[in-house]
Amino acid sequence: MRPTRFLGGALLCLLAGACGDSSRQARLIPSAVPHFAVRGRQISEPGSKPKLLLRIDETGTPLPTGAFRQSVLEAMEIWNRTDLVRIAEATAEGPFDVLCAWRSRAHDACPAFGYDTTAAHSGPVSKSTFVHFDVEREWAAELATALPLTQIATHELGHVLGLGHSLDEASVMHANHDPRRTQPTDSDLAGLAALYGELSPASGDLWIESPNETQAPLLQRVAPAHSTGFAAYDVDGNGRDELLLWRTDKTGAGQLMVYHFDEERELVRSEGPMVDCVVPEARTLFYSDAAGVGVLLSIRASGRYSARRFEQGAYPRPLQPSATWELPAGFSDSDRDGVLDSTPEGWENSREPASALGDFDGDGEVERVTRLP
Ligand SMILES: [Ca+2]
Ligand SMILES: [Ca+2]
Ligand SMILES: [Ca+2]
Ligand SMILES: [Zn+2]
Ligand SMILES: [Zn+2]
Repeated sequence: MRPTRFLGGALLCLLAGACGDSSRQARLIPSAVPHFAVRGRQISEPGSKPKLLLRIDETGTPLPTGAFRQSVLEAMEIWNRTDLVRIAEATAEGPFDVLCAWRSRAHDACPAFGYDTTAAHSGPVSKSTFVHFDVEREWAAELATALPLTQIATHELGHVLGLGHSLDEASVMHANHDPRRTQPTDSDLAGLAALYGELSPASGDLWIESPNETQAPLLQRVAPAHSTGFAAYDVDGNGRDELLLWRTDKTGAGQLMVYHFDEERELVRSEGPMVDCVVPEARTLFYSDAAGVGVLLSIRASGRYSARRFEQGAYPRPLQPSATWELPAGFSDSDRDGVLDSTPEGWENSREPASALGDFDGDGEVERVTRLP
């Protein structure tokens, strides 16, 4: 039995301990599917982008006076250019939301610097947070042989805005600081738009429809029709359904993403990708078993099947064919050899469903999620 593996490390990154740690390099999964991860959400006024005030504290800077501030301001502008968020420098004595400052070794309530390759880290996704830079590292404002400050500041501000680590090799939100990764990519923009904005409608978007409401985007660009499937299920049992999204293509490594929403149906965080949750190029369907527990069932063309079950707040565990395993209506494996003996009429020619039903805001009314073709 293979355990579910996690990629990206975004969930380990609440204090961003993985930043710059090359030993945790994610396995590369080539893909046209956006690779953004979301670790939190900055509160903003409904319908407006989040506005953050930045205090840049040069105390103890190892760089020439002004260089630290200049780099952080450049990083700030890189995110402002997305037009999805607004970060500004706080006035000298005024209030601020994010403190950018130098620290060394054991400090504040953070994991200490100096014990691994972490060069900087950021605090929780909230107002009154911080980005700390390790003063004992070799820094430079621009890339030389030293650590590129602007790039790392951009990465950490991405965390402050709510982005987790991206598997996109070109993205500044990748877990490793490669000098070529200096900018947010389309994946990151899709992530920021999922949190704070709206992109123009396009193929691969998931839109939501609820009683007495017009359609609104739920998640955009994440669900290309020929390489993904999706369903709704309350993974953590908190009364709100999560969106499950899995890769069906050969290069997708069977990965599953879980997207969590709040009472306003706003995206608040993502989990994953978890690999090997479905079988690539098999047909995958999601159902609830007799106990009401969600099961992801993959069926190969040969009829061989495998599944993962979402047990109590845990990540989906592999199920072995057994007498107690209840297959969905119309499917049977009477000799329990792991190969289906019968499937419902027309199953072979059916397609991945283009919509799913779920209560994403937990108000008791079911919403329909539809994929734009
Ligand atoms: Ca839930
Ligand atoms: Ca059989
Ligand atoms: Ca609802
Ligand atoms: Zn990071
Ligand atoms: Zn710190």
